[in-house]
Amino acid sequence: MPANLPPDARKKWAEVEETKNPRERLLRMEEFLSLVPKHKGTAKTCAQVKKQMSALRKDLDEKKKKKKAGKSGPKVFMVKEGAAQLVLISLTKAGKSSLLAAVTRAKVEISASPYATREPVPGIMSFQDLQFQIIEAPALMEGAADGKAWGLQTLGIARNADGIIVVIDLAQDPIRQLSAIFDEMTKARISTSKPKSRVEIERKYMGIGLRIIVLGRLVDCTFPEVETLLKGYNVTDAFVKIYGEATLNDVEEAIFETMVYKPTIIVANKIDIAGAEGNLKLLRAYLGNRLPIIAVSAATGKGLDALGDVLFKTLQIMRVYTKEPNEREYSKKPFILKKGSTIYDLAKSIHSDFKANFNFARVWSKRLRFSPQKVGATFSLEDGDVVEIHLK
Ligand SMILES: Nc1nc2c(ncn2[C@@H]2O[C@H](COP(=O)(O)OP(=O)(O)OP(=O)(O)O)[C@@H](O)[C@H]2O)c(=O)[nH]1
Ligand SMILES: [Mg+2]
Repeated sequence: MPANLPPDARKKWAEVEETKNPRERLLRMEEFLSLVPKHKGTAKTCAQVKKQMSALRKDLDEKKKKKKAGKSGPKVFMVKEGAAQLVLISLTKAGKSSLLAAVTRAKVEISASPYATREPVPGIMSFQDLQFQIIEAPALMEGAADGKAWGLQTLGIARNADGIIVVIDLAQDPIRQLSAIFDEMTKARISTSKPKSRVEIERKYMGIGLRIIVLGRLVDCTFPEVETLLKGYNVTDAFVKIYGEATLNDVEEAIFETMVYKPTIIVANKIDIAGAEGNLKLLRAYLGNRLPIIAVSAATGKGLDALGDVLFKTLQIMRVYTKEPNEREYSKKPFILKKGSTIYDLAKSIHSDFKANFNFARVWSKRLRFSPQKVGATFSLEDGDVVEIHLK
């Protein structure tokens, strides 16, 4: 699944991929759906395409509204700063503002009345030699994903962030809060569980051609088969990255899929309150080890020390330090890379020219038997490595 689509449906999807104009894209998608036979094997594809269509419609509606109102809408994009952008998500009064005030210098309004924060507020939290940007988003509520209050804005910020901090109020039923929050996130196509494989398709429309990078493993297919499949859907101008154990099906699903995965932690707040321990137990029992949980009190500061470390681990990032070939000291400010990154990824993130002119690198690392060691572009880096890049 969605294998066995008839050829005319495949051809139609190729047209969809070619169409940039949202209105025309919607039309092509409708035509595509009409060409897909309706049975169990195609239900998921249809549902995914319908979701994409409703997102497109919503975008179009909003643009229309904005035009009418003559002003730009609410901020759904927050400029990123630091090693990663995390967004605080909760129902109202769980203590997002209190938490932000406790770990950053942001000016916030802490209030006993609900829905006090109505605009996203950013702050910077230091952890060892790096910084996390933490954003308080206006509270979620039931119906947020359907556009209630500032729901779409908050979910939009969450979709764009590098990770999510779900804040649970231990003075209230934790399961009810979790379900309400996860329901809205699922509706907004945000997932908190790490998929077995991940296929990222970044459409370019710039004539770069089709570039496929397999960072994991193809389980039941070959590289040329993946290429043929993508080209069959007219995905011909894109960066495609395949992580984990991926099947040909996973690749095909990714063409239609719009779900994003966000690393997520749970911060259980107000542990200082009587009865909080009981609710914490309920929460732990309910979640098992699906997501990391830390119990804190934003009011007393208890438990907050653990936050940086849990975020760092959950985000699956690492720090790499660079050194100029003729200098003794390495840079104090690390480059932040995804775990599993290589010298090639580092070179790319330093400067686009570096990649083309790369000759070799020298790496200092605790895990190597001797340092420095001369390595090539595919060498896998780890947290704390120091790298000296030599160009041609
Ligand atoms: N006892 C206790 N009260 C807290 C704690 N954190 C927050 N509160 C109280 O909970 C209420 C709501 O706190 P806020 O930080 O404003 O919550 P919020 O999630 O930002 O709320 P909205 O922005 O309105 O959605 C306030 O009365 C806070 O004083 C805590 O750790 N312990
Ligand atoms: Mg607030």
